[in-house]
Parts: sequence; structure tokens; C-alpha cells
Amino acid sequence: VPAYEQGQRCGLIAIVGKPNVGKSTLMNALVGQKISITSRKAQTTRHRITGIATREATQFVFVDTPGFQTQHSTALNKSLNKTVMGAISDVDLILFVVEAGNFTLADAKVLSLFKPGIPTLLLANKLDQIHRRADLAPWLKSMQERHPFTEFVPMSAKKRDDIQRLFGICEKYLPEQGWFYGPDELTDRSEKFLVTETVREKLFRFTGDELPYTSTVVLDKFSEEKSKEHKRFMRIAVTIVVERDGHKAMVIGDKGERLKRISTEARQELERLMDAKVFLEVWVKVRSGWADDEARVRSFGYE
Ligand code: GDP
Ligand code: K
Ligand code: MG
Repeated sequence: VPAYEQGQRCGLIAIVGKPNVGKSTLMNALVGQKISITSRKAQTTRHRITGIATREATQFVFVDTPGFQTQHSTALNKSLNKTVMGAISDVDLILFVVEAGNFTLADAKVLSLFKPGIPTLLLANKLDQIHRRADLAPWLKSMQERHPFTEFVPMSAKKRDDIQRLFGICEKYLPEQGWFYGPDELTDRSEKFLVTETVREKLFRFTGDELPYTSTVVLDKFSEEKSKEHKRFMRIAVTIVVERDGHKAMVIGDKGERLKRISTEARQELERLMDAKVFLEVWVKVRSGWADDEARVRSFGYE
């Protein structure tokens, strides 16, 4: 921790909510770079991911979390929920993200986890999908009766102005203290983590709903070589782990087309994010029942 400097502010802000409300999209917009993968599917985010934004004297340390799972109690889901609970226990501010105008049982379940004492903003996201703003007023009122939210922030994670406004709102909840990270740091996650997450994002995006959420990506090889042009050259190999032979066929696709698309798009994105030339091999392996095997879940990198 750097020495305290006069006027510095710094604090932790947890981004919490049910799956698919836009938590990771929001964090990436706040950090100004893709730190956390996103897709239309639940369980895209499986880890606590820190995203850092330093603006003038204030350092905002955002913590993106998995969507809280209420459906099945597998070993993987228990681990995801533990991650959420850990992330909300010791923060300065909670952004409780919901879809504007929408509040379901799954949202209520997340809300019930919050302990009193931590300021909590109701962040009503995807406002761009609401066509008549007037419809929102009664909904906001009902939300007010539900929980003592400190503030309401109807917005869209996809609108730049809303993101700027959100910084101003969050700032006043952060204590005066020295920064936790350097001014240019964007995340606490490593490049190795970025690799498996990027492949998993493409996997989630390019397979239909038929591919169950119980697939993951593990890193087999990550090495850097010096190339003649002085650009970094990375040799990377990963394995996509699925639960059944049928899922493996689904990932590989007709004549290997889908696997090729997944690896090409992942490689291109990694080259951009790591500013390097990347050689990427992607394998597919079946490990039946891994998501309900605590030891396996841990060995694949979940807490
Ligand atoms: P998470 O599961 O809560 O982390 O949600 P993601 O960030 O992965 O987003 C889920 C889906 O919602 C993605 O398809 C996003 O593009 C979409 N999304 C996120 N924020 C907004 C928003 O403000 N407006 C609209 N229309 N879509 C959004
Ligand atoms: K998602
Ligand atoms: Mg997410």
C-alpha cells in the first residue's frame, strides 16, 4: 500500500446481482477496457474480478462477481455463491444491479444476502430497453419500500454519459485513504487468467443454449519467446473441458468449424489485449460430472 497522500480517496465497490443483468458490461465500461468477459448466458462470470479506475485523486476498485445462483446446488454453484458472499462482506459500497422495471424472485434472493450497514445503490440497468420512462416511477416506488437503498440510479451500462455520472455518485462513498494500486493498473488478474477467460467467452458466445453451463477452460501451456521484430510471441495451449461426448461434438462442430471459430476469435482478441503475436492451440476433453465434484471444481481454479 503506497504511503498516504493528502486528499487521496480509495475504496471497494462490489457489483452484485442475479445473472445477466449487465454487471460485467458495467465493470468493463467503468474501467474503460475489457477486464471481465460477457455474454447472454448465465455463469459467464465465475470469479471475483477486480477492475481499477483511477480518476484524479480517487481510485475506484470495482469487484465484479458471478451472478448469484438460485437454481441448482452443484459444487460449482456453491463455489460461485461463496465468491459472491466473500465479495460483499467488506466493501465501502454495493451496486445492486437489476434490470430497470424488473424485480424477480432471483433478485429478491440476492437482496436478502446484504447485511445492513453497507451503503447500497439500486442500479436499474438497461434503461435503453424501457420505452416509456413514466412506467418506471411506480416500480421505483415499490423498490423503495423493499429496501433502504441509499440512492436510485436508473442508467444504461452501454451509455457513456451514464457511466460518467455513476463515477460522481460512487465517489462520495469512498474513504480518504491512500490508493491500493498503481495509477495505471486496471486489474489484479494475470494474463494467464485473461487467456482462459477469453476462450471461455468465445465458447459461451458461439455455442447455443444446448451447451450446458458446465464447461470450463484450463491452461496447459503459456510461454513467451522473443521474436526478431522485438514483439512478444506467446505460445499458448488450453483445453475446453465438457461433461459429455455429445457436448464435445457440439464444441467441435461440423468439420471442426466451431472450434476453429472459437480459437480464431480468441487468438485475435488476445493479440490485441496482450499486444503480442499469439500461437493458440485449443483442445477439447470430456470429464463427466466435474461440476459436481468438489475436488475437480477446485482443481479447475474455482475457490
Ligand atoms: P452479467 O451476467 O450480469 O455480468 O451480464 P453481462 O455483462 O454478461 O451482460 C448480459 C447481457 O446484457 C449481454 O448480452 C450484454 O450485452 C447485455 N447488456 C448489459 N448492459 C446492457 C444495457 O445497458 N443495455 C442493454 N440493452 N443490454 C445490456
Ligand atoms: K452473462
Ligand atoms: Mg458477469
